[in-house]
Amino acid sequence: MSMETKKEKDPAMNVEATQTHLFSRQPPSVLGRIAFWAFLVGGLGGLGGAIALTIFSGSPSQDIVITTVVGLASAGILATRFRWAPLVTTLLGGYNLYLVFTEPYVVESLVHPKTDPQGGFGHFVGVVIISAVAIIAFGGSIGAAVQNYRQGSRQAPRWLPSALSLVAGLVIGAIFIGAIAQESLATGTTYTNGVPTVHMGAGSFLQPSVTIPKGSKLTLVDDVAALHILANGSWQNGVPKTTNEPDAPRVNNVQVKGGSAEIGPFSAAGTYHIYCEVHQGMNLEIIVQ
Ligand SMILES: [Cu+2]
Repeated sequence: MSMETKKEKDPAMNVEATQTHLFSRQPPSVLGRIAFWAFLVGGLGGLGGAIALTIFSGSPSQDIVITTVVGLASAGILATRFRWAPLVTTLLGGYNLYLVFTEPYVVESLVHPKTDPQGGFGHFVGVVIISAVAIIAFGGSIGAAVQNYRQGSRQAPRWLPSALSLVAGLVIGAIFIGAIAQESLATGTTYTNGVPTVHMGAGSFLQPSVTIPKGSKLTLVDDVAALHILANGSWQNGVPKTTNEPDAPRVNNVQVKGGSAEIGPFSAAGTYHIYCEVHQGMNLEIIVQ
């Protein structure tokens, strides 16, 4: 079927893809525009987050910088309206989605909506919205790419309102479930196979202090795939201080990433301190009785 006969049949299809060479520009399609705005909003959100992280903790995380660059670059690529633009942003958007859902701070916030130490419920709401924006950017890119390489209408597809309602429903549902979730930070001592256990999130111990019996070891579990490097000592006023407390078992650059580590045994009663060299303020007090 030629373009000519198709146009005669339906003159209203004025947003049809009509040119095919590599750098020919397409009139903007609805899906392309949705993907453009989602990437732009995600990129600007990432930029804001990167600036906030730099102000509050000294440097942005590598993941948020990549997310920002991918978002803004994808918006720029879509703005060229080249036919292949949504094809490229489908790949970039897919990578971005992968990063968002494997980033330890994001995973921790989704698992612990309220008690995540990096900002609690407000952070959770932000994470849910950024995730939704990333899904819309990816989905819009796929749809726009398919429409650009298929003969026919490039107007809004019939499933678009349902798809957007689904994403909106997921966002509202996630925020509602997060809001009613009952959680409290662990304060007592929990045990794994009889060994006292403390969990670690993306950038902190999930409890500031633990009490264990004399002669016991301590298991440290990394709940998400964040790298922690543990040593004797503590952060004081933003500065890591290594200490050699008498009777403390040596903890010397113990690396944990998504698994667990065992330290001890603690053979003498007393109060000991370990900290993470990677994360500012990540301290644990160990009281041995
Ligand atoms: Cu750490």
